[in-house]
Order: sequence, then structure tokens, then C-alpha cells
Amino acid sequence: MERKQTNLSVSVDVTKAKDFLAIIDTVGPFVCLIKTHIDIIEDFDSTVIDRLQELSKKHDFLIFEDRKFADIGNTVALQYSSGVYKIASWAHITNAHAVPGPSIVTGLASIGVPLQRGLILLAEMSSKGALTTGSYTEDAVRMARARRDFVIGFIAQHRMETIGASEGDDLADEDFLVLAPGVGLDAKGDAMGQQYRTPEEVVLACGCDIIIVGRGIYGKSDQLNTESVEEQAKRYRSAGWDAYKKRVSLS
Ligand code: UP6
Repeated sequence: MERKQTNLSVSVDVTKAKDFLAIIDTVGPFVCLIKTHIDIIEDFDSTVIDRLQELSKKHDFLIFEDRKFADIGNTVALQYSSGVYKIASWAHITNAHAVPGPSIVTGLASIGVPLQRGLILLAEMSSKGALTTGSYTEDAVRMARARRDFVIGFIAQHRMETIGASEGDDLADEDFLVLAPGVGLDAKGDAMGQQYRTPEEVVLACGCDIIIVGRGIYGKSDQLNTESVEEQAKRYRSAGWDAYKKRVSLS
């Protein structure tokens, strides 16, 4: 983030490998992290991963597969390491729901720790009516605290620092990242319950570190317009980074 002066992560939710790679090559210079949903690509094969890894080196960004694992430890370890996608072999970061309890982290860590991967826990979701509130969020933070060798942060809508802490907890060296999806400068939501807030709201007012932006960057049209994608990536990058600099200067 510091090296590239950006806290923007672009979520590349498109179904054709050509568009997927074209968007990544266009936004690459402006992001710290590319977020993928690899299982929505219709013409997937292993060359997509080869190219993604080349682009990660070319543009100096990390790869975050938004797999949202949610099963028992043994199953998630298999889903993470094996199958068509072999996520652990190429995604620097992946994420998991806290629903199954600490065993999901144990299962994923058995694969991810030896490969020096990082895990993000979903502590709060952006969608309307999400059940990720109150004691659920607190327990997700406690699960992360118990595995700081692997869990590097949260998907959330607020800073998580003091959440779920008990008196006497040593939080001095705690520095979890908070990644916020549901970020948009032009829309307030979509027709399927997504809710958007501005970079200023999530980073400056709520203390999140990274903004995750999908359709705000590349729109909904079937025709990819890389000039407009580049323009939007620059716009979100400066909105996110300005808010981050303001927050850091206040703290
Ligand atoms: N995402 C959310 N909200 C969450 C967790 N994840 O929107 O709480 C993911 C979605 C999508 C992206 O799966 O890939 O972030 C948001 O895309 P959008 O900016 O186009 O709405």
C-alpha cells in the first residue's frame, strides 16, 4: 500500500477470461490487491492463473481469492488445496466465514501456513439484513486473535480493534487489516441487497484500511471499455488514498 500509495482493491467479477485479464492489466498500476471469484470464469483453464500471476508481478499487487469458505476443517482444507482451482497454490490471501467456529481456521491453516498464505475472516458483510452483527462479529474477531500466525484481517465495515476484547487482553501488537466491500461513489446499492458507502465513510469515518470496488470500476455493460476502467480506477484510488492519509494524519 505504501509503496504504490494505494488502498484500492478491485474485485474483478466478470465471466470471460479475456475481460478478467484485460481489467486486471488496466487497473494493476492503481491497486494493492486484486480480488477474484475464480469460479465465475466460464472459460477457465490453468493459463488464466499463469497470466494472473504474471500480472501480479508486473504490477506489484497481491491476489485475494474471495472464496468465502464455510465448511468443516477437513473439507475446507481439500477445497483450498485441490479440485479444479487449487486456490492455495496461487492466491496470496483467501477468506472464510466464521460460522463453523475455530476449526475452519485450523483446516485452512494446515494448507496455508506452510505456503505463507494469509487468511481474512468475514466479520461483517455489506448486504442488507446481514446476520454478521453483535456477538457473531465479536466471536469472529476472537477467532482471528487466537490465530495471528495466519489470520491477517477482516472483511468488515468498521475498525475491529477493540471489538471482542476482554480486560487484560494484550492488544498492543495487534494490527489487523480491515477490508471493506460495498464501496461506491455513484450508487447507494443494487437491486439485490448490496449497500454502498463512499471511501470517505468507510476509511475516514469507520477506520477501514482497504476499499474493495467492483462494478463501480467496470460497470455492468457487456462491452468492456478499458479507458473508462482506467479512469474509474484512478478516481477510486485517489478517493481511497486521500481518506486514508487524512485518517492516518489524525491518529
Ligand atoms: N463482497 C461484498 N460484501 C461482503 C463481502 N464480499 O460485496 O460483505 C464481495 C462481493 C463482490 C464484491 O462478492 O465480489 O465484494 C463487491 O462488488 P461490487 O462492488 O460490484 O458490489
